[in-house]
Amino acid sequence: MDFTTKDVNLKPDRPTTLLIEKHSDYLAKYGTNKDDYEYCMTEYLRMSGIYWSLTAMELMGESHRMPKEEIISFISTCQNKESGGISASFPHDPHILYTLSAVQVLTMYDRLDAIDVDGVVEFIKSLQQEDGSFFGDKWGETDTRFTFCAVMCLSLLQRLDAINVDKAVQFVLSCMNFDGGFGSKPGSESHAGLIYCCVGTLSICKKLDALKVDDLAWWLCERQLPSGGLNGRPEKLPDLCYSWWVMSSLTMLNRIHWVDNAKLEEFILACQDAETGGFSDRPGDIPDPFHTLFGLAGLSLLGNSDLIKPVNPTYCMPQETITRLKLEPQILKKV
Ligand code: GRG
Repeated sequence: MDFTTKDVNLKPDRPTTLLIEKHSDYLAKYGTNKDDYEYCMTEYLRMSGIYWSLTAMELMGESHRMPKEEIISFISTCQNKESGGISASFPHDPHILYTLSAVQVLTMYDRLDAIDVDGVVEFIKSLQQEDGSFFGDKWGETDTRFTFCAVMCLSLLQRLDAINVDKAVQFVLSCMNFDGGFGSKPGSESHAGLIYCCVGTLSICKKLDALKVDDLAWWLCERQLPSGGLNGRPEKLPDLCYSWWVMSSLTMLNRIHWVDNAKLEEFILACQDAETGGFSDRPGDIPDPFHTLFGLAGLSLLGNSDLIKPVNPTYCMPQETITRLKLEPQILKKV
């Protein structure tokens, strides 16, 4: 058995400063050629792609470079008239993941009038199960991601009263493991992405006190590897996106200082592509909008750059949007 740590080396030629203009150019250009191979291959997640790009642009103060009216009318075409749910792209099936992304985008644009909000609420309500969990769509898979999508979406719409919040919280707590972490369903292995979803749900529902806070924070800070990057569970390679899933969770627990922030910042900056702009999963790989958002949002949580606006750790949206909506997700007090 190989007990050596899986990790990457940060080569000396990797970027060490934030290349903000490059990232703005990269996202402004992304999707302008609709025949591009990568663009076509990602149609099944288009709605989330728009959310990642717009949020990243908002955090850089560059959202004026996004085609606002085109995005808003695209979202309108993706709402299913019968169920009220929203799909990744027309004419795909609606799913709670893309319904959330669409609502996040329209909330940032303050244009919820572009969809039938009651339809969205009915769709989400119809997905809640007897045990409090949520299906992602009519096909019936349950996952703690879907609970978070449901709760976040309804809270952005100020309609949390449409579901049984207590049961949703009970379901999430039934997924808590001996190590303080959470997986996708009861008994599933702890995973940083799903921990963010569960902690985020509890933050919106103001139930963070139900966590085994120190056990969970310890498990999260153990995700840091010698390169400074974070993995999503033991024995895995680091991936830039965990700079969001882990650090947002630690921010909600008010224990962000349990990770070596300077080393993490070095890793995040090394994941930038100095030629094309954008961030990738690991230094030297091909960039994409998903990792570009989570790189920028991770840096925003670290708080060392005045080129990036503050991000809300629960909603992964600009803090100014969450403040405008008067939403107050719970953050634990400093220890
Ligand atoms: C509003 C930011 C936001 C999110 C909405 C969909 C969702 C809620 C959260 C997804 C959380 C999640 C499960 C993230 C993990 C993503 C990821 C890189 C999965 C890869 O899993 P593996 O097992 O990767 O292939 P590892 O890193 O474990 O090898």
